[in-house]
Amino acid sequence: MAYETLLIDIEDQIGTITLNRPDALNAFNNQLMTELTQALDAFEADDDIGCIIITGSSKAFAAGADIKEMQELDYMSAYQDNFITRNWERVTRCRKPVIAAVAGYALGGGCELAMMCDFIICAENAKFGQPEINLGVMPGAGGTQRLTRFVGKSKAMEMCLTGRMMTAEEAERSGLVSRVVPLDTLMDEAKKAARAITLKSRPIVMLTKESVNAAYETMLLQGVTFERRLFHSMFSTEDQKEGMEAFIEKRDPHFKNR
Ligand code: CO8
Repeated sequence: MAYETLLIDIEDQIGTITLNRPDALNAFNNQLMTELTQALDAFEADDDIGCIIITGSSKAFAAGADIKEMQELDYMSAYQDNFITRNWERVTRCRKPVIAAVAGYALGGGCELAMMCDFIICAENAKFGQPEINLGVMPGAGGTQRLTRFVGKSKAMEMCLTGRMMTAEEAERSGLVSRVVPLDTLMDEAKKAARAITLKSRPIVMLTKESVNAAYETMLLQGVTFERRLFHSMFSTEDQKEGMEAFIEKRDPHFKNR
């Protein structure tokens, strides 16, 4: 499928989506969000893909929702068209792991999209922020909720209320990103992580992702109970038998994704 606002690459079971509206620093207009949803649907349906990477350019992961498109929006059309949720949360429903590889600006909806991914690896030049307050609005795609869970109330509140940006170093220190790497190695590092994931058992990866998300999306007690159920269920898979057998026999496992 041909996209106008995305570049698509599939290699080594890794599907990479590059946001590609360079003139607008990858700001999310309706077309980009629709195409992102279509690309994720296609990757999710493709059995050859075990992990997905979303990235942007070296200058901007994404500078947020397209302000020029949003400017004239009124309340009733925002509500009736279900603006934001219509396409925005597709990445959160992805069952395959999704890595955000962030360089440059990840602002507003750009920061929110990165936080919807399973983890963020960023370049040293990355800048994260929720500057919506400068535009007379607030984050609308989960920013007040997800940022608070990532970095805690004090820092999230300061960022959302002042609109200030966070450097890559601060983002790593406060738990927003898993790792900071030099800009020229960003995609190599993201692909290395993705490759490591694709070599694991696919169902075990999906169950693990579900379980980590439960820690993040539910209370601890529910999360731990949920985790235990999933853990028990893994003993019905052939891959668990193979994985443990291979360890004991001191060889690499040959997972069959069953
Ligand atoms: N929307 C539309 N166009 C943009 C956006 C944007 N968010 N960001 C940058 N652009 C455009 C600029 O207008 C400019 O276009 P032109 O050349 O035609 O004037 C081009 O990209 C380059 O931008 P700058 O000249 O401003 O580049 P600088 O390097 O000087 O500055 C910044 C880079 C600091 C990133 C600056 O562009 C900026 O502040 N951008 C806006 C960031 C922002 O406020 N983001 C939040 C948007 S609101 C939001 O995301 C709400 C999400 C809620 C859910 C979303 C629902 C859809």
